[in-house]
Amino acid sequence: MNRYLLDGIYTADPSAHVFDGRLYIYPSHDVEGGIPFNDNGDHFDMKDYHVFSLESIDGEATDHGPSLHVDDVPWAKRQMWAPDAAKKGDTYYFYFPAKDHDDIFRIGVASSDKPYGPFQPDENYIEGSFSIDPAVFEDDNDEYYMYFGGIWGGQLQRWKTGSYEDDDSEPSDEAPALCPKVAKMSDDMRGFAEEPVDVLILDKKGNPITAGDHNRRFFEAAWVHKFNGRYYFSYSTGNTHLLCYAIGDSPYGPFTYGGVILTPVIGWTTHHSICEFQGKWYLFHHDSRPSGGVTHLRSVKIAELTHRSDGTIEILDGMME
Ligand code: FUB
Repeated sequence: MNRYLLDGIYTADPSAHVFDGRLYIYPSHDVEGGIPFNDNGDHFDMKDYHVFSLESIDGEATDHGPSLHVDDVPWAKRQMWAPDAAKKGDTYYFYFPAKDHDDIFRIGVASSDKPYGPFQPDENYIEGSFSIDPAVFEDDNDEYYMYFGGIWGGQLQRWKTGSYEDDDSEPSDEAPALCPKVAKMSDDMRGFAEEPVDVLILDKKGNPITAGDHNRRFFEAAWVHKFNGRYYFSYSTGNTHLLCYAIGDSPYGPFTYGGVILTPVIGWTTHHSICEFQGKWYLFHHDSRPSGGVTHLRSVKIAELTHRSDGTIEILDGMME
């Protein structure tokens, strides 16, 4: 199994969930904004979201149409980046990063009584939120956790002191890498129940992955899934273009680096989710092959994912057609 979700619309950063037996995919909606490539990611100039769904993994995707537009979000100015969604009770919550009117990335929440929206956004972004790429994991005990963060254009390095600073520097190569963040969600799913804390990624000796270790350090695209009672934290290494995973015994980590999930794809970014559907596990990700390699015009793909009996994950080839 290795397929594109659909053609005719550019989509990226897919977050997949099964709600009431149907698979829903919450991606970014890539568009041509005419902005040249830069390390800030300004060329990712997305303005709205669509939700897609599948009845079976190889079935035709339904495009449920526009679900939220930046112009309808009072606090947001531009760049509607990688979103996620969660269901609690009868309500669907949609989480999305965008730059506020000061050009600082924040994370917003919107809600609907349908999994595909349209979503009604809250007036303000989630208090205490910053940076990009929210991923909300529902644990077995009805507790929800948001993971987030991304360096470079995602601004995580500007929050080293706990508040936003213009200082864009990263730690030295030998120092521990910048960590993604996690916070338990409040009961109403519209905020954090606690201050976000660091998600530690360790090597096999128990030492934090260092900032200079670009093949293993966190860059962006956090995702958590649970397999055989253990927590798998997966992420992108950004400028080395790998999807990797690390395993832990608590939603807070620490997580021990486990290996590569997907080798580099055509395109600069790589971003994914992992979800079980109808008894099999799948990797949802994107590449830029259909646009002829245009970095900011990406297309969502689906590939079957295999957990080996020792809990490790089989590597997938990003160049697979
Ligand atoms: O889609 C815009 C950004 O590109 C995402 O937020 C990142 O994860 C990267 O895929």
